[in-house]
Amino acid sequence: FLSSPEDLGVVAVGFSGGQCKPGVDAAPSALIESGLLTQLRDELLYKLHGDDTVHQYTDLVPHDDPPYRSMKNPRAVSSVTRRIADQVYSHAKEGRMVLTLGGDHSIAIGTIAGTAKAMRERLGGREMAVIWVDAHADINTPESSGSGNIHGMPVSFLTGLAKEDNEEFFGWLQPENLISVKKLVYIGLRDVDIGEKQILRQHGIKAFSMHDIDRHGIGRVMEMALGHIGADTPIHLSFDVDALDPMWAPSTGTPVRGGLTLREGDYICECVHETGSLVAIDLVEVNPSLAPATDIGAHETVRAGCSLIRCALGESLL
Ligand code: 4U7
Ligand code: MN
Ligand code: MN
Ligand code: MN
Repeated sequence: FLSSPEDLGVVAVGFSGGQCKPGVDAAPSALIESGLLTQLRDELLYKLHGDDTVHQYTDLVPHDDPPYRSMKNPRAVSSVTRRIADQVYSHAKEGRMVLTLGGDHSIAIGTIAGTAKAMRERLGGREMAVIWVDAHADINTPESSGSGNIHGMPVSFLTGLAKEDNEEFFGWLQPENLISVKKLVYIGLRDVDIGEKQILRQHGIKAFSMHDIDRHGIGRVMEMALGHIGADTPIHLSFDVDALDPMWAPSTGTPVRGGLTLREGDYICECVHETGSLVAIDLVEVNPSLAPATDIGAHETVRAGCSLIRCALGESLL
């Protein structure tokens, strides 16, 4: 699906408006300063396009952005994700793999909207699949959400379960920006809200929880996950670092115990790489300022994030 697999579009999004804790906007700089892009260029031999500096994307202050349908910072998140969608789309339509460094998970509204549209155009209407690796399902509608934080809602907007006509509040999302619930697979779930469980059941959405990983092992789970998607389908991997156990990734806004080991996370990324169908990857929710006790936590979390990305981009190939 990539016309030039060695070309990588990089989108660095220092945005935190999808949730309430400051600091997740500093993640792209932290990832880049730790040498990630240099490694991708010099060791994995990618040609990088786009961001080597981070956009701050702070055009609206919370004061000017009151809640709408109980969503917090709705105008800011809508306008930022709309710009991300354009940026990601223009890389993907050139046939480049796209790497987006978040930011909180609301930014996936933009990244997936961008790749979904580009893939439809490049593949004559064929649909893309999404692998969402996360402790959370992020499929609350504005109405089912208890927090009003949009980083818990991106999947509902991207699947069309949450609808809105007003352009100022995600009404810019068009049918070509959306994905089918049938082409969505979750891995790593362990903290799913009651309303979200109902949505997952009602739409028969494929989900592998930590319970499934304990039962079958990550090897079998990846076989089943990729089997569900089917060969020859472009894959967008959206990786929330909180899918990893807080032991490996403590510096994140909504940590949940009992998560993936770093090795299981890397394995997921390696398997997706091996399919040859990966078209985009997001790494989100790294928050270097949330370092419990010492800042060793922040360093470890950034290191884990870099490892996931390198595995998804082929570092483990011999
Ligand atoms: B993340 C939550 F209520 N479900 O909606 C919500 F538990 O992108 C958490 O996965 C969302 O980190 C977590 O606020 C969003 C909550
Ligand atoms: Mn999460
Ligand atoms: Mn998430
Ligand atoms: Mn989180």
